[in-house]
Amino acid sequence: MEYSTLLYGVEDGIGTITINRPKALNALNGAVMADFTDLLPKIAADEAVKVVIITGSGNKSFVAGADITEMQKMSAIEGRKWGKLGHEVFDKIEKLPQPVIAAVNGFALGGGCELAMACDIRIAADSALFGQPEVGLGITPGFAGTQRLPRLVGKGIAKELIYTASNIDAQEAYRIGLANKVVPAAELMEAAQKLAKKIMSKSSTAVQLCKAAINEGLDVDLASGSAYESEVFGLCFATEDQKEGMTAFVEKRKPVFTGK
Ligand code: DAK
Repeated sequence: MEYSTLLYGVEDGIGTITINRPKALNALNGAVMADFTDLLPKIAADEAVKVVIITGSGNKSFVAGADITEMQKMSAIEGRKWGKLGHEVFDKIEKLPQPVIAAVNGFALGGGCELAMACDIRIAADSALFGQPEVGLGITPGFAGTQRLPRLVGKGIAKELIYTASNIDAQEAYRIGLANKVVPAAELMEAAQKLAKKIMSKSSTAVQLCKAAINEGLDVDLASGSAYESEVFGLCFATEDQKEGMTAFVEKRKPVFTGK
C-alpha cells in the first residue's frame, strides 16, 4: 500500500505505520488524515496483523501537532469539519481490534499527543516531549485532548497541562502515567517490537476481547462494563485458544495459540 504521507509495512505480524512528513515534523494535515482513513479499515480487516505500532519518521518528532499552516486560515465551519475528521480517525485507531503501541520518538504536541493517547500503550524515547500547546494558539485541543488526557492522567494534572500549555519530558510523562515506559531513543523501535512480540505470544482473540472490554467499560458505568465483560468472557469459551490455553496449563506445557 502506497501513501503520500504514511509508510506502512507488516513484518512478523506487526504492522508499522510511520507518519512521513519529516520536513513539517510530521504535522497532521488533511493528506495524513485521508491516508489514515484509507489504511485503518484495511489493517482492521487484516488477520495477519496482530499488533500495530505507530511512530514518526526521523529522530526528532513523533507528530508536532495538527498542521498550523493548514489551520491558520480555516473558517469556523472548516474548523468544525477538521475537528470531526480528527475525531473519526483517532476513534478508528482506538477501536482497531489489534492493540496499538505508540512509539513516541520526539515531539508529541497537540494533535501528536492526542494521537499517542488514542493508542493503547505509549513507549517514549528519552528525547520525547509531550504537551497540549493549543491555548497558546488561541484554540482548544481539537482531537479529544480534553477528553483522553484527563482519563489517562486524572482531571487535575490534565487541567494544569492544558491550561498552561506546558510541555513535559518523557520522564515526567512516565511519572504521571502518560507514557508507559521510557527507553533510550536508539532502542525505541526495538522496545516497541519486544512489547508487541510479548503481546503476540498470548491469545490474540483474548487480547482483542480485553481491548474491547476496557474501551467499552471506560465509557459506561461499572455495572454496564461488568456486564460487557461477562459477555466477552463467555465468548472466550467458544474459541480454540481457550481450550489450548487451559489444556496446556493442565498438561504443564506452553500453549500454542492460533488466534481462533
Ligand atoms: N504545523 C505545521 N508545521 C509545523 C508544525 C505544525 N504543528 N510544527 C513544526 N512545523 C514545521 C515548522 O514550521 C518548520 O517548517 P519550515 O519553517 O522548515 O518550513 C519545520 O516544521 C521545523 O520546525 P521548527 O523549525 O520550528 O523546528 P524546531 O526544532 O525549532 O521547533 C517545535 C520544533 C516542535 C518546538 C516547533 O516547530 C513548534 O513549536 N511547532 C508547533 C508545535 C505546536 O504548537 N503543535 C500544536 C499544534 S496545534 C481542532 C483540531 C485540531 C487541533 C485543535 C483544534 N479543532 C477542530 C477545534 C489540534 C491542534 C494542534 O495540534
